[in-house]
Amino acid sequence: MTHKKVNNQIKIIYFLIAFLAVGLLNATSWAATTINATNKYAYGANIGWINSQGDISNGLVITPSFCTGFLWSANSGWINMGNTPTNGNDYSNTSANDFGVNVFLQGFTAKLQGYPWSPLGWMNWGMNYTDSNDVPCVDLNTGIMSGSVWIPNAGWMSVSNLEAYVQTDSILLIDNDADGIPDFYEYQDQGNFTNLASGQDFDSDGVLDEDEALAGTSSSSSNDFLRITQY
Ligand SMILES: [Ca+2]
Ligand SMILES: [Ca+2]
Ligand SMILES: [Ca+2]
Repeated sequence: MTHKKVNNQIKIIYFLIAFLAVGLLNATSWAATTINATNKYAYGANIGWINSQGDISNGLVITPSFCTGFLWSANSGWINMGNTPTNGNDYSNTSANDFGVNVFLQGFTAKLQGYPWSPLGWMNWGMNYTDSNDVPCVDLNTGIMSGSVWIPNAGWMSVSNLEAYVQTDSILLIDNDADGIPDFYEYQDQGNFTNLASGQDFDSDGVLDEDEALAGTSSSSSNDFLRITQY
């Protein structure tokens, strides 16, 4: 069985279903943290341990396009990873009202990059690194994070070290408009959350929008859909 080209980013997220628990959730029932109950600690020599689960109900949440929630530092306080992006998909990080850590899917890796706010000032998660410190990433096979983060006045914090690492149990698929199609797919495919809808075939290729989302094909291209071409 072969099939036409698929959108690799989308395909890989659904591939995660085999490894991480991926849930489709409406924002009205906003998720508790996606971070593992045991593997939740980042560490910085000058700031100590940082709990990525926060207080659990407001802890770090990782979606396919952005992060939200808070980390807890006993030594400095709450670290705000972002609320909800103004455009609904990713933070611009150009204003104090639209900041946070974005998620970029690359193969089986999710890079986490942006500017969270901490009591020590704006943190740098993987933006324009010029030295050997690694950009914070999630291994999409295991959920385990790697990399380092710069904290003003506190230096580097590692999300993975010899004693502990941060691990996410899931990548949260948000469906804010409750149409059965993950919002990150809608935005990446259309640049909005309104064009696509369950039961509709936007590009008239014979495959419904929700089925194209599941297959990782484009709902804006009639040449791109999953089909069996050989048996
Ligand atoms: Ca949706
Ligand atoms: Ca279609
Ligand atoms: Ca299509």
